[in-house]
Amino acid sequence: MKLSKWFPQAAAALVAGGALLYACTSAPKQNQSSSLVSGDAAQRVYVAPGSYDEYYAFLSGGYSGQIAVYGLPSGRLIKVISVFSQNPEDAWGYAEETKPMLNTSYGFIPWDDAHHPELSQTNGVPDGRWLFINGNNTPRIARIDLTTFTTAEIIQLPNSAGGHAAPFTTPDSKYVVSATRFSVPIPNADVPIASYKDNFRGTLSFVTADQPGKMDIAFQILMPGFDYDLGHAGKGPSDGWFFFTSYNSEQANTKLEVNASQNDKDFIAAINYRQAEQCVAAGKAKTFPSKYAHNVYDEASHTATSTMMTSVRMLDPRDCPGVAYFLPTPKSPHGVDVDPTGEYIVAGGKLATVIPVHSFSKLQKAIADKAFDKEIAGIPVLKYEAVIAGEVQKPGLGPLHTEFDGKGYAYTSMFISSEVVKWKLGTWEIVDRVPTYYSIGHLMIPGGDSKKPWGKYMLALNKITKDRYLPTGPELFQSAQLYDISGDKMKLLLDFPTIGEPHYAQALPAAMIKDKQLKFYSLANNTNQYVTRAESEGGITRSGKRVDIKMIAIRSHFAPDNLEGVQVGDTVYFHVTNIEQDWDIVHGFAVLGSENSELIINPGETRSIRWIPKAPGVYPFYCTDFCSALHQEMQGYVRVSPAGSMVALTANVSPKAQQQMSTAKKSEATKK
Ligand code: K7E
Ligand code: CUA
Repeated sequence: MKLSKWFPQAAAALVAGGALLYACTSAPKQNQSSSLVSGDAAQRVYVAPGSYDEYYAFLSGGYSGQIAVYGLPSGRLIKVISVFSQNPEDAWGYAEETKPMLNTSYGFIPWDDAHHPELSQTNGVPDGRWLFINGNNTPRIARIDLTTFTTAEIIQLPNSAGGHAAPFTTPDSKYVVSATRFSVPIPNADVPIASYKDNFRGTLSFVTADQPGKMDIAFQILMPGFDYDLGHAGKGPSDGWFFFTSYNSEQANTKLEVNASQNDKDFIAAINYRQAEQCVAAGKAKTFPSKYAHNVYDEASHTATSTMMTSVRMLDPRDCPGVAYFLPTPKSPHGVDVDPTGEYIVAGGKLATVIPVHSFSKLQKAIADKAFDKEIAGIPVLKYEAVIAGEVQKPGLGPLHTEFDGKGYAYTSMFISSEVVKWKLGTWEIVDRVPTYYSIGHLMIPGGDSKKPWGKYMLALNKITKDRYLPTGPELFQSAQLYDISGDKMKLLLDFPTIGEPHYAQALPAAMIKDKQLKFYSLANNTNQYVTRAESEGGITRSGKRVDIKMIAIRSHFAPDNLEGVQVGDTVYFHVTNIEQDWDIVHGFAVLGSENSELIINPGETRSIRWIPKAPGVYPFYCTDFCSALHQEMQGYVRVSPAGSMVALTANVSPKAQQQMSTAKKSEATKK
């Protein structure tokens, strides 16, 4: 097979011979997609060494619990952000300072299932301040600071199980939301599972999100015991409303596969959250005892604190008429997506034969006309015909999620028929379709769920990988595929593997945030209680069975680096401050036999790790990040003696530092 058939113009652009070989030897044997790659695909995704990508893309890690950051169009992995899972690579959840971030009402939880990254918005457009993401299993929402690419805050959602419809934002990021995927007894209680219909409820949570460090549950809305799946805020004319899909309106509690697929239509819940605000202000919400953690990472002290909250305000729609309506929607809908104009509400009915699109203006009219079928738990059910704007006919099988290009088109992922379908808003006609490899879940257009999509690329996030990469045993990484959507026809450009299972993703132009990146933490502003700004501040102290060791790390040594007087039975804390003030000069710290991760310490940062030595001996520690030509010399020893030993507590501090210390003491004495 000639190379030119597959990449006619690639030869000039591609530098790696290996890549060429791979493309021409393996592509023909595989599936047919290579022939669908357009001729200039290689050039379109080629970002020359030393050049930056055009977009930052944030892909959820799914069951990895983290976020992976890729450059687009190259598909290069540029960062993994630790969020809900302990990560030995950066000591997240291992370093003492970070442990409180993973605290919950259930205790320390070292993992979660992260599904939906969501960028903060201003006026309905991603603004590059923060990224939010949900923890699905132990419902939580995290806020990531996009100047440091670190998790700055995590709030837990009580009265919720499966925080899946989260953390979608309002156009001003006043709120991000979370809804229960699994209805449960609220408050949770020991009841027979068969009493589902009597006892199980759902909740929709509105979390204030625009004040860093002060995320808070503004209110929760008590809902019938359906499964609430996804959500999106209104915008423009529908600003002030939120839409949530639900399935299992049958309220089945077993064999949902069959029992929750009985009804022809389930519902989209339309929530007027301004109405909810008014009802809450008028005292219509009940104070509901609820335990949940709010964890905040303080950038100056490099230390997280966890606060246990004790109540929420719970609003029952019966006490707040006009707050909630149900829009009948075929059939077991998954995604709900609002188009850039705010008029159209698109549902992805997994089992539906059409893509139903509701109209916000018709919804308003139907409410005014009281075009109701019935009421469920105080929530009026609108007539389908009164709210439906149109249906996309024969779109394919298994519609899940829709994104928009800002040019009047919608793109819907089709899980079962493994394709993306492009259709026109308003006429509902299908204008293009492309295969995906394989079984696409979410798709993402940068800004594609906002008011102003950057409609140049579309990323398909596929569930099944099969033959896309060299086989790696029973499990393969998931596969993302990048398409060019700048023209009439979608064009496949690139495959790249992902970390964990990316459900949703977000992206924004790199220019929006690349120059706002923090290069290092200010050592002068470091308020960590164990900060060591100079060798003269280092040392070893004992308090009962607890030993604290303070040291600095700088190219290419730790100081102090010889420590004695530790005893078996002690709990030792190493507090290491990286006193470099230079971009990307990171040091690490690891000690022999530690039942813990290493530390990775950013410039200007202090990190602490706990170590419990089990036997007498001398234990080396070393820097784990190759920081300089003398990195291999960056090491030290800690001596451990038997319990009750007379070995004195000592830290070797250099004569120069000792002199500095005594000068400092003298000048302090003179001041007094
Ligand atoms: Cu995977 Cu948004 Cu959790 Cu659909 S969800 S695919
Ligand atoms: Cu510091 Cu290697």
